[in-house]
Amino acid sequence: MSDEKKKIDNRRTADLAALSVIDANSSNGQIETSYERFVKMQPQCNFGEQGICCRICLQGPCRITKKASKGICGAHDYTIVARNLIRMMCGGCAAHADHARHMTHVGEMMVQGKAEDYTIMDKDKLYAVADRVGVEREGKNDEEVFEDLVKLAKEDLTRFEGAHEKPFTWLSKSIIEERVNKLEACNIMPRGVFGTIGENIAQTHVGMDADPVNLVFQGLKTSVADFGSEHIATDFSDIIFGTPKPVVSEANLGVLDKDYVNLAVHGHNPILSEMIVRAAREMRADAEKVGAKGIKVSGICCTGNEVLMRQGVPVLTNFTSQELPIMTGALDAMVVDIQCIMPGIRAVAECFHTKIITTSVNVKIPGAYHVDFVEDRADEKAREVINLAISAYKERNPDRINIPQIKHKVVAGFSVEAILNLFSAVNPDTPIKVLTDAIESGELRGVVLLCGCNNLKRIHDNNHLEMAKDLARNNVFMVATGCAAGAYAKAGMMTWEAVEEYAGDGLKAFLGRLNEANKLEEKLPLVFHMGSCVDNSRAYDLMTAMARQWGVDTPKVPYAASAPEAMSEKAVAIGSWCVTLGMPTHVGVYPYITGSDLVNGIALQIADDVYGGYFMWEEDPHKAVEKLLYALDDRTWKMKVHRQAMEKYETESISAGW
Ligand code: BF8
Ligand code: SF4
Repeated sequence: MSDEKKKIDNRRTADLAALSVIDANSSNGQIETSYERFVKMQPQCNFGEQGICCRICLQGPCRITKKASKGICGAHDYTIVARNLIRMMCGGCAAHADHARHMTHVGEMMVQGKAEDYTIMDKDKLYAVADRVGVEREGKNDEEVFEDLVKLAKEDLTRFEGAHEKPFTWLSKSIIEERVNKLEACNIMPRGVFGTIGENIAQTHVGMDADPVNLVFQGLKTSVADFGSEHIATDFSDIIFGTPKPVVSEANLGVLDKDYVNLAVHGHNPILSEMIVRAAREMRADAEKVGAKGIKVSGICCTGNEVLMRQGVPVLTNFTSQELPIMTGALDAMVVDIQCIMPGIRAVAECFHTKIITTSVNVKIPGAYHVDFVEDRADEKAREVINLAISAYKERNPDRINIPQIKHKVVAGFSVEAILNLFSAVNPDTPIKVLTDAIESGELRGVVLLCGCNNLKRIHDNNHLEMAKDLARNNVFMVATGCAAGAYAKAGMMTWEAVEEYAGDGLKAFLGRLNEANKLEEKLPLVFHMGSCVDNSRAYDLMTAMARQWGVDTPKVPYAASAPEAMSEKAVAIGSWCVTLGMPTHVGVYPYITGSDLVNGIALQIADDVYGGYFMWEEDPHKAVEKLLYALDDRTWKMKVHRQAMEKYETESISAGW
């Protein structure tokens, strides 16, 4: 038993604000949160953990044991593990596809003149996306270009498989040609998104595919469809709400202010949260009428990331600690849309005055308020939500207010466009060379995308924080998304102060050069916030830009991903496309596949042989960093060798393969 397992108790967080709420709760009244439920849940089911429990048909559940080495239908451990795994990928992809579908749906309503509260905010992004995905702009006005983009996105989401069908355009135009060829050659280039999910689910039905290799590889098709969905979501969010630029804000429970009406937006969809932020700015007078100084909106999970990146809205907390803001007694309402919303928030809110407000037809929680957020009356609905928060403010019990006074400055807003803009102050002709040159010269060891969730199997936020400190010391340029980004924001690691404290000389010099060239008053942070989980598409675009600059396929680029506390099905889908699209990918918890050496071997080794990306499971954050550094150094070394060969044999370009 590992040391961590031995000391399982409810103080499972590295977030000091969260810890202070947990401690106050332990001494007061014992309201149950995820931290306590995790303790009660131990020990967790071994069959489930290894992925060798099958419930796909009603003869089951079948569990693989020494006595019964196959399911009743004869399914081996490898079939059961592979089926369970790709069903998780399908779940994750469905969630992102649903998000992308909603964005395009709003786009369609805008085209039809039915969603008047939304406009095209970022024309440059509109043009850039149109040019990337091949939508003709000549002779068309902006609305017509937008309409064509909406049409293409809808087609891409809904196109079915067929010999003569074109590939998923948004995806194939957003990655480099070598990757497109690889996906085509391996027969995993999706045509559409929802169709691919359907095919994969059908493939796992009882009596369908029993071949684990075929199952996993077809699952990867869904994972790359997931990447395409994320890209659609990010692109439409940027066009409708603006592409993020550097912004300063703050993070952690201390952003709550007892003198204000406090409203948290939680979930993923900027379609709702952007409207809430805008309306709240105009409704100050309504809050003043009930004795508050105004309305403070703050964010939880990825919709929090969306409004932080574009509007500078403070981060309240991330996934695991989402119940805790309610327990400060100062949160008047939490409005939620889709994904990663723990049903547990409602039970905690019952002990306080906080109103939980659901807004989406596919996310309802018994006992919560429901405001049907219809896009044709978006502003009116946002105001309805805010009025509920204002009315809750009047019901506060001042004696129960206890806000941990912990918050940190955050410098966020790093879209790829914003990063290249910073680089262009150093190299106006080829901005991306600022990064690739720094890696070639050895100033930086490479790039790591820190992404994914929280998972109580690890100490909340601890893996995120420990890994970033180690990577910083080793001069790795770090970008972050999702709840990983939330962890860094809350702990003050998205600041220049963190650079001074943790960065090695190379990283310090690199960031310092950018500060100077851009004459930045607010200096750059240690970890660059790239946005929500769908914005992992941005992180991959950065890798693609590096690959283009070097003229190589992505598996040659010293760029790795890590999900130190992965949790959701979305994270499974994301990790899988990271691997398929060429990244060494670390995961800090074991996925449910260790019950089959064969499937585990595909993830750890065979994926590398075929796609150039591979998984690493490592629970210890320090060992994980060693593995990531090895992966980065290996790629840099190989590229050097290939470059020497290019010079020696006077070939025109570096070999594209790996
Ligand atoms: O999409 S990181 S816990 S909030 S799944 Fe969820 Fe994981 Fe957080 Fe955002 Ni992403
Ligand atoms: Fe058991 Fe096979 Fe049914 Fe799974 S599909 S529950 S292994 S009989």
